[in-house]
Amino acid sequence: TKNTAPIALLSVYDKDGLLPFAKGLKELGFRLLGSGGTAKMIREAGIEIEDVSSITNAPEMLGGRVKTLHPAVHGGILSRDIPSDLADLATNSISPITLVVCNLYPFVLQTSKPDCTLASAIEEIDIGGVTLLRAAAKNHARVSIISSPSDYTSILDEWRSKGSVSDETKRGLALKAFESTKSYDEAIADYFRKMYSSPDSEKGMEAAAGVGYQRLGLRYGANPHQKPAQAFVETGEMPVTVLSGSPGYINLLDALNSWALVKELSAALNLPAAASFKHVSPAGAAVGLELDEREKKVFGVEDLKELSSLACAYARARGADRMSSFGDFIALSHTVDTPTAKIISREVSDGVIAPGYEPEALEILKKKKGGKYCVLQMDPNYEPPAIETRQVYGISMQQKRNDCKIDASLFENVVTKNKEVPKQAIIDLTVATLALKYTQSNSVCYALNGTVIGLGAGQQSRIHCTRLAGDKADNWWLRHHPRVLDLPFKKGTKRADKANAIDLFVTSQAYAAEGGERAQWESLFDSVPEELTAAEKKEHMAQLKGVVCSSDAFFPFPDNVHRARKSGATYLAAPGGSIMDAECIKAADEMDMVFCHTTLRLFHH
Ligand code: 93A
Repeated sequence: TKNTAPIALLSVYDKDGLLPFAKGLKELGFRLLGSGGTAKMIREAGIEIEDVSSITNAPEMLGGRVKTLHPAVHGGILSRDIPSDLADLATNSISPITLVVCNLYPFVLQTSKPDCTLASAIEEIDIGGVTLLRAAAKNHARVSIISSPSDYTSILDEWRSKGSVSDETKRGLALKAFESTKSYDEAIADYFRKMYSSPDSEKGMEAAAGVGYQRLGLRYGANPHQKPAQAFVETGEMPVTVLSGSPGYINLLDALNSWALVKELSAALNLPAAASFKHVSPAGAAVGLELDEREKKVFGVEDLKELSSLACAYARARGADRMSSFGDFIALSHTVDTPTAKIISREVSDGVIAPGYEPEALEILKKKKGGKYCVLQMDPNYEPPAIETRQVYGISMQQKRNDCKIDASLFENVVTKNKEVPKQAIIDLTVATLALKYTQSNSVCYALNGTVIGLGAGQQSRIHCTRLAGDKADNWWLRHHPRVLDLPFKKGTKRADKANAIDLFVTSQAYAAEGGERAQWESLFDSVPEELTAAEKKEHMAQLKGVVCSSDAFFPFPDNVHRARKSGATYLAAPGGSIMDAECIKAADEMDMVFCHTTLRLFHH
């Protein structure tokens, strides 16, 4: 019977359930072969089993490093039921193997021990076992690969009832084996990425010789108690280089999202672009259109003589919502020059990402925050893969990256009677819509003069976004009021304190404040300013015109159109598809607005 009996090869580290399984296989008529320890345990339990060496005629060697690596084993596993394979087996006196039972050395267990040495980790890298798993899984048309003790009982049951393992079961077993070698190799790569990367103190990164920067240790995750934290690439080099400081997890989320935004914005409009991010949404974004004298005051750069186009872009991005931008992460589309660095140097900010830095600009930025300011350099040619993967609660999720292009062609389908979209409106629609592409949804964005002037992010209700963004746009516009521009601040008042005080002034909240809060506000001025009256506000607001308002999904009700109008919107962009589309268009027509239906939903999470 020995020659015709099906062969089962057993080589397991985890010996749980092994004996009953081996006993079951023997009872079903299998000829058992085992590697050193596996065969010994089975034999000592009184079950007949041969050593693998009985078919290889080679002893285990190199202290166990070579146990099953042999043509007699792998020929027996990989052979198909085709004449040429069967002839090869016959020539070499090899018998086909029907069933392979294998699980791997505990690499993860070993490397998670605090005293694990490199040598002991290396010894736990399973070679022969992985080869058994891959070979048997590859040939699953004929071979069953059992990689988990939890499958022993069902395999015995199946064989008992059918005298074989079904094709369907073999496919499932093969997939399981492939998954197990994948995660095993991932763990090994992760270990060596850490072990063989030496910290580059200048760049704050880790690089492996000849491979380049692959890993970036992060201070911690989203919160200080979420340690450890790291960023890495699995292939190629990390496109981000740390020039100064040490980014945290949220810094990197902001940096990568804001970089994508300015890169696309600059390419779409052929102008330098800047973004100011907080909590993975833009607080501001803009292109480098020149600032007039009033704008210089509003954006807080009236004292700076030299303003490059990039500096104008950042001044605009930073000035849209100065309070939200406090402690921002900045992205700049072009090499950072001294005028831009000078603006950054006096604002409270966490870090910046750009394709390069002029030497003087880098010196200025490196001095910020006592040398802790985070300066990242981005490879402008980096292209992310088409498919992106993330894990949530242990579940991996994949999607095609949102690589849609946003340019003028998106705004061609005008559904209102008024169809006039001037060039500036196209620029503003592009700025607003690209900002939404990188804003946590729901989101609505108002823009004017190449600048985001109000953005509502992360609200569950669309009208709340439209209101929030509209209130921010109103606040921004009220900051252009002559009385705001002339507020009698005491000399030496900090920029951030001014921003807060102006916010309290234009929203009239200062006048509702009492006691210490009111006193603190008043203490910032040489003489306490009178409240902006409702009439003054109304008159000023009436001058806000030609604003664009873009939405990351359709307007479900015309209330959004009405609210946008109140903040000076003339141009609307949103995908169609709401059952209230006609109502929304009607509302826009009543106010002679221009509504572009885009067909492009831009949710971002
Ligand atoms: O060191 S190995 O990579 N060399 C081999 O040829 C080999 N073949 C099987 N380790 C090898 N194995 C592994 O040995 C199996 O994956 C299993 O984890 C273990 C079983 O060894 P033993 O039967 O001696 O307990």
